[in-house]
Amino acid sequence: MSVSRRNFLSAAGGITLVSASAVSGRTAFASVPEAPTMKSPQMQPPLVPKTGPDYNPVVTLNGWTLPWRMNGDWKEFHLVAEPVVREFAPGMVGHLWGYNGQSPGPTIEAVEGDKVRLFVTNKLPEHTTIHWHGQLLPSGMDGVGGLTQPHIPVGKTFVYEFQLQKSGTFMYHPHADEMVQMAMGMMGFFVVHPKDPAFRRVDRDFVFLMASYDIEPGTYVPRVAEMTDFNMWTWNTRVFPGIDHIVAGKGDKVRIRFGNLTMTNHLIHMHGYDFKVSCTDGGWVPEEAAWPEVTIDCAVGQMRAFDFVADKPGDWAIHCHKSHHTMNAMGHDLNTFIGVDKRKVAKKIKRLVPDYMPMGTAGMADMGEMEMPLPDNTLPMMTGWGQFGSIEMGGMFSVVKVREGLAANDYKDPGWFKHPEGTVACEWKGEPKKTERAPSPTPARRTAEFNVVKPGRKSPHDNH
Ligand SMILES: [Cu+2]
Repeated sequence: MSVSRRNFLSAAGGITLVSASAVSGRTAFASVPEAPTMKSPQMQPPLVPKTGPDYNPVVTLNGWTLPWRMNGDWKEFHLVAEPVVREFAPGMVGHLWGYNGQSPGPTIEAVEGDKVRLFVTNKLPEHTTIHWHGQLLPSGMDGVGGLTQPHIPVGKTFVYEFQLQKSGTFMYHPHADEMVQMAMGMMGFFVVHPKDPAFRRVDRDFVFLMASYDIEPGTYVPRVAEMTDFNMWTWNTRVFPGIDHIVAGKGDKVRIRFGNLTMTNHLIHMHGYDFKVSCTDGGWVPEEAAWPEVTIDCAVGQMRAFDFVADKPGDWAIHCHKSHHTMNAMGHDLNTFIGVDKRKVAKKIKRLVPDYMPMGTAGMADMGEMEMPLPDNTLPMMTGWGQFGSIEMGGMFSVVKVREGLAANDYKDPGWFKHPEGTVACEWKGEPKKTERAPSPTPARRTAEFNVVKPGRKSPHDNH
């Protein structure tokens, strides 16, 4: 897929080439490569290299890797900055800005030492640039509009050229009208693989970028001036239950890499394992210095990667540990009614409004289970169903699914974990029963006393 005649597009097709700075080899090409585009937010299979050094490609949660072409010894990519429609989870889309059809844009993968030529076409309504976060490169390729290059005007194509100095974990984003362009979803992952295929090699390598949006229920465009009060906390512009599960075979070496382009820090916590922090956007942490954690803080503008050996089968939660970041839009702006008996007043209101639901008097778990009717284009505060009931989550939450006997390239959702008999927490019945059966998979508590619709009941992970 990487090198194909189909990828060639004539420069006569309306694209003007404007150079960011004088670079050798500029006259060697007369055309820019085709810009592949992606319509779907579904995880695409990793892009295995067909030329050059061997490496294990990454898997972008709910995303894809940008195909490239070789032109002499240059690896050529083409990004198109443009308005996109991105599904956050089934039931809600955002009208955002991104690259090549999606937000975030496609992941760029290349190898240490590669010469990369990155064409950037601006189809936004305003100028832009791209900054290659973490890359060591000539100052004029750094993508800071006004400082290191003229902005890319609407309708124009610029080209960036540099040689990749080191392997590691990087990202790209605009450095032009940044507050607006990043709030609108413009960003992408950039992975540089080591030249030595054996260096820090893992069997499965997952990537995601964290972004936050403020999209009022019933609307589609983020409020770009928001500074702190976001209501959508996303991984690759997806929220639970729309975020791909992280699937690994028992015994696999697994790496999870992420970067933070929100306005606050995120504490990424994975259950069931301790892991080693192996890489930042500054480079590899030497193996003997990689430190153990179960929660790693990722500050604004930082990237982190951690490694672990998936030796314990199960369904292991992975999430941001700020509890408001595992909620969706409808959960913000709520009053606390815990301990308030609303029965009397509810009776009166119900005479006028038959569907009225008094909620939150014992906590807010009922909001995860009830799935009340929602305005168009928003998501419940907490939702998602597992085999034992409502998961009561949203936002930055997914599941690491470790299973025995998975094929090397199998990233399909394997369904819910089949717990060995006697290994699931259950009701105390008076004496320990080591071999007690696991509880029935029916949700235990369905005490809804109201009209309930279940728009979100079908999660993308339910069909197993
Ligand atoms: Cu967070």
